[in-house]
Amino acid sequence: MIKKCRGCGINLQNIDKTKEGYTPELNNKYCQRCFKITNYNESSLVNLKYTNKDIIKKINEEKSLTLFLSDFLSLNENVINLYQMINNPKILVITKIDLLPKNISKDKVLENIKRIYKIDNVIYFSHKSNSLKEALLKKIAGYSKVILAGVSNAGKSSLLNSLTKAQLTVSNKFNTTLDFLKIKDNDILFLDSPGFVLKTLDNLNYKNIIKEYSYELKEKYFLKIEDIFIGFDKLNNVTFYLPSNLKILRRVKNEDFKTKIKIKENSDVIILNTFFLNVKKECTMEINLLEEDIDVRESIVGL
Ligand SMILES: Nc1nc2c(ncn2[C@@H]2O[C@H](COP(=O)(O)OP(=O)(O)O)[C@@H](O)[C@H]2O)c(=O)[nH]1
Ligand SMILES: [Mg+2]
Repeated sequence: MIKKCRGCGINLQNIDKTKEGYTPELNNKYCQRCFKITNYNESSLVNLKYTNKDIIKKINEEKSLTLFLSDFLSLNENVINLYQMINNPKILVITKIDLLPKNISKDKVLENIKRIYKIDNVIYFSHKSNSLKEALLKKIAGYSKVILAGVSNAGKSSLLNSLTKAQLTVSNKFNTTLDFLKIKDNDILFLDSPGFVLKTLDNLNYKNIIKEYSYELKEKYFLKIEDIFIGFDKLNNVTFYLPSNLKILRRVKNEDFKTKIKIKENSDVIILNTFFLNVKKECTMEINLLEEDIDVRESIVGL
């Protein structure tokens, strides 16, 4: 019988070191890649077995309650489109909420998400909060099978590790979980799944609590965050939500940058999947990054 890695779900094999699932010893519970991720946070590139479509198809075949996870940073229309393709009873779970600044009302964020995307069944979650774990358990009580689905790196495997005795591999990189994995815990059969990949960015900076910085920025003045310059075509009020390891360095006067993006009033602009800013007025944003490094959504934190 083929054994599966208990960390990422891939079939174990002891033949090809360069292929997924390799372990020198087939009796091991984890593949070498999971061992390296867990012990050295080192993750090699992998060939993905499933496309986003394949994952949706497999989840729909299960016909069971589906928890669809997205962290608050990744949430946008593309994510919601994937969520809408799930035909099972489903709950949208907004994760890593512990990282948001304390003064942001989490209930307000939920209200905004419900209104913007016209979805009723939304909750927020952090695997660090016992009360949120209990609230989630209440939501799934009575179901015999629960599927974890959603964006890669949203925290699906972490959630299962926190609710069950599973020791799934988790990491701050994309594509940690490679195949579907069953975890039986008391009365519920949980199914972990590989995450949906929406962008090929490897810049993930989720470890740090997010801090809020508000500015009034004049035309042609730029804020510099690490190597990134951000400015607007006219006077604007912006609030930056930055992981605490990133700092806004200074206000600098500068010439134009190549990338210009039209922003509607009260939008969140998400940069490199790492931080975001809430822009109050309609404007054109100038930035020294490529357009594909940036996502824009109706604001989930603004009024
Ligand atoms: N702060 C915080 N980090 C989390 C939370 N859940 C997951 N993470 C982190 O997010 C990263 C991805 O988690 P993982 O469970 O591997 O995501 P998956 O790809 O959806 O299975 C890891 O670095 C986790 O430690 C959470 O509730 N709060
Ligand atoms: Mg996972």
